[in-house]
Amino acid sequence: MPKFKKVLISNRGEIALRIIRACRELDIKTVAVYSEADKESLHVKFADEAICIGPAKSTDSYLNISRILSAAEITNADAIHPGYGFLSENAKFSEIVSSHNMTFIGPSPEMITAMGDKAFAKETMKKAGVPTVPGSKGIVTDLNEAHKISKEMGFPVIIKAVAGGGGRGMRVVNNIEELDNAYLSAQGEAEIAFANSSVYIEKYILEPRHVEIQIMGDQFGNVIHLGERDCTVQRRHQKLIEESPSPIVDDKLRKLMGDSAVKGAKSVKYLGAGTIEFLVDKDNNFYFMEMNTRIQVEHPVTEFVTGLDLIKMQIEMSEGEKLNKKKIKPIGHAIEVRINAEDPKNNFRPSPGKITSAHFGGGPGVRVDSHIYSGCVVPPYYDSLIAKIIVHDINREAAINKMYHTLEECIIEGIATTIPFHRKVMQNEVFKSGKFDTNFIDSLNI
Ligand code: MV4
Repeated sequence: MPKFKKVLISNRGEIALRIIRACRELDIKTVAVYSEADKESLHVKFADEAICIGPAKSTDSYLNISRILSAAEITNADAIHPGYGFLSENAKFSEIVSSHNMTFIGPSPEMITAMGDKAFAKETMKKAGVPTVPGSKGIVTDLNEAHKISKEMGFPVIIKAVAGGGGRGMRVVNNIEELDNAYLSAQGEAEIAFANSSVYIEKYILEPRHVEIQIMGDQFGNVIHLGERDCTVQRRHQKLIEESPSPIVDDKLRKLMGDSAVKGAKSVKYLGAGTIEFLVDKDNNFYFMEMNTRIQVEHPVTEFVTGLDLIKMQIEMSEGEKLNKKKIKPIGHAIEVRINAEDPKNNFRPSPGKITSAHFGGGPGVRVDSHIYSGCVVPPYYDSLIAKIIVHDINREAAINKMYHTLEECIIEGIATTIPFHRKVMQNEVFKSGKFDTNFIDSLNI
């Protein structure tokens, strides 16, 4: 079994720190890469080695495959951990890393490509017996076909880009009059955003919840699931709050969704950490939406309730270790809030700049994953996540209460953050009731 001696982390921010910590505990040396905008960053200070790979702009640094590869070769790294975002779901990167005799800590290029094509991913899961939303079989190539399928299914329908995800290239169509325009503009948007205009159509599920299953696969075809995360609280397709267990998932539904996710992942011999996203409708029917082939921002929620370290597991799966088949029994309730450098009073406008003071709440059952410190500068070039606060308690009510009081202890000065917004949500009666859908945030007057 090839144990890694040195791992290069092709990422920045809190996730780079999180990976460094996992490597330390596994006695693996770390290499940080950084842009000129990040030279004072903690991931640079905490890694065993650090290499500057270019200017601030992502395309010249964290997205630049040849520069990252050079850094890995110079430092003799055995493996590259891509974190989330940036190159984490880039099939070409996965392939090039492997062809340079290093391990990409993530799935094969073929897997990334297969799951990156949303229509293909859906057909693959359907064949494996995972429930999918009724819709077109693969892509819809012209308006005639779009009309035929929509009439068969009945409105509303949704048009989605095969290369999409995160809501881009998506159009909801309420009636036949809207169809031509929606089809053509979805295609146009997809062409511009992804250089791929292919779209598919499915029945539009009204007022759904977003519930995802964390899975882990080893190199021997074993796959386990680690329960669900409810990510229904989103704004413009950006997740704001995640929790586990989901307030709407009972033991019976958890088993159905978990077994489905495992079946789907096994059918493609999935390796490492992955997430199967489902839409859940009012009658608790669930439908495959997308599969993410990376570690996700919200993984700590699962770590809190299962007691597992998903980053360590991910590394061990890539080293060729076998999954431990011990039964996982989640305990209590975990909630994560994303602290972004954004101003909730001004339509969540980005708020980069110098943080003049930084303090986080703490105590039992509180975890803070953050790379910020008093005096650091939040650059304007990257995503605005500056911290994740995760709490764990015996049940949902206690976890919400703990989060409310933890947020009260947080002091971030110099920039605006989403902390005041999250405090309001923790007091919101609809949020506390657990009964809401993906329109919850837009329905608030915040
Ligand atoms: C849907 C849907 C309703 N019906 N598909 C949003 C992002 C992309 N991953 C898919 N999305 C949706 N697909 C069908 N057939 C509603 C959404 C959706 C959504 C899903 C999860 C979380 C928040 C959302 C916000 C708006 C729309």
